Amino acid sequence: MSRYSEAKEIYAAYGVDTEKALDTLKNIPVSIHCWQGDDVTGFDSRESLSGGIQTTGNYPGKATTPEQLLADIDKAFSLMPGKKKLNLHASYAIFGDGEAVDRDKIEPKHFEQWVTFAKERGIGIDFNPTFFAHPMVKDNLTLSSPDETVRTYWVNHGKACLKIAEYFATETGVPCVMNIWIPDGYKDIPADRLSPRARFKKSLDEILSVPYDRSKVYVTLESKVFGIGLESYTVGSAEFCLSYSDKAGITPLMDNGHYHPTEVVSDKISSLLLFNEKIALHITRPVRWDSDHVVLFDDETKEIAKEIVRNNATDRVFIATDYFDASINRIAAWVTGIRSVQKALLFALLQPNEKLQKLQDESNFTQLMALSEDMKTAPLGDVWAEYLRREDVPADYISEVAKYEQEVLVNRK
Ligand code: RNT
Ligand code: ZN
Repeated sequence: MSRYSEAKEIYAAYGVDTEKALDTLKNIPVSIHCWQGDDVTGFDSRESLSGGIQTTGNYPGKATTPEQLLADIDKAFSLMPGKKKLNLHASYAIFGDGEAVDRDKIEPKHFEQWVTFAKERGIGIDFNPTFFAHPMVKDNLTLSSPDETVRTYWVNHGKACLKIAEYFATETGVPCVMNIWIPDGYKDIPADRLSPRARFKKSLDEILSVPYDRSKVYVTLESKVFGIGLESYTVGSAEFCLSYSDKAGITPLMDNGHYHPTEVVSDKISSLLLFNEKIALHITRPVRWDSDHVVLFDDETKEIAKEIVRNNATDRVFIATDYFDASINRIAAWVTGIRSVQKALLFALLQPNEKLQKLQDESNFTQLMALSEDMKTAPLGDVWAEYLRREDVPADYISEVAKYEQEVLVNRK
């Protein structure tokens, strides 16, 4: 008997159908962030990264041109199982020779190459206006700036991005999630917490006044608690973003690096599901701060996956990844993170969720604990190996990456 058939029987004894789990898993889209490939640099301004986020490390072989990034994404995709979307930032606009268009004037045509790429691979595209790493970010402020020139510039960027998001949806036939995150905040105790938030609110209203097809574009709003150099105050706090999303009928986005260290996103998902048709996530791994380490198959990632799966919300949660590690091979980083998200989803799909819930309702906490612990050592690895086989991706992705590093990456200057 194969290891998979044996695992299937072991899970069946717990009342878990591995076939059903595998079928579900391969259809859950995960939106893969393009920015792991080049340390969040992009192609448009070549400014150093700002906005209180940081990549650390200097591993050789970073993609510096659209051609290189597209090739790297392709390599990474070939090693990732499951259904994919591509998550782009506005800073990844691809301009023709000598053409330079500022962010408030970008158009769908600057993303044509990305659309061709997505169409050829039969995937959708998600999008993010880029409110950082640009000379028009003044004193760490964009949409909340008291300087009307700055604020209007970024409002126009947001509006331009909405058009591009709609274009992605129309071209690919897959709805586009357009996520708004601004870095705006203050290093030290502000004298006025209200006015910046009032201006952010006004700016969002202005961006969303552009008519767009809500069946094609889902606008999401990502909150944050602090950034590097923005320790004391961020304009787009959790309360601001949840309240605004609710009021405007857009979708809240939670990044699990954006909360106080003992707060967990896994505990927040159910509440948001009760009040929102859709919710969105950035799955990342904060280590001591919002460090955006590569996602691992760790407890919180599993717990997040469990909340999505056992609340039957796989089609209500937009799952995206957000990490950037420049200290290891970037393609391996990409693949490891996406595989971890997928593995966590598989782990969640292989839980006897109904049985566990029943034990909770019966207040049988002894058995609940014991069964949950049992499930941790059930043969997940064998089902995972079967998943990779069916998805036609190699179990050993590191050898593939090492080959690519030797053949391609080391030759880059
Ligand atoms: C920053 C946010 C944001 C960015 C990306 C690049 O803290 O998490 O999502 O990481 O947009
Ligand atoms: Zn994020």
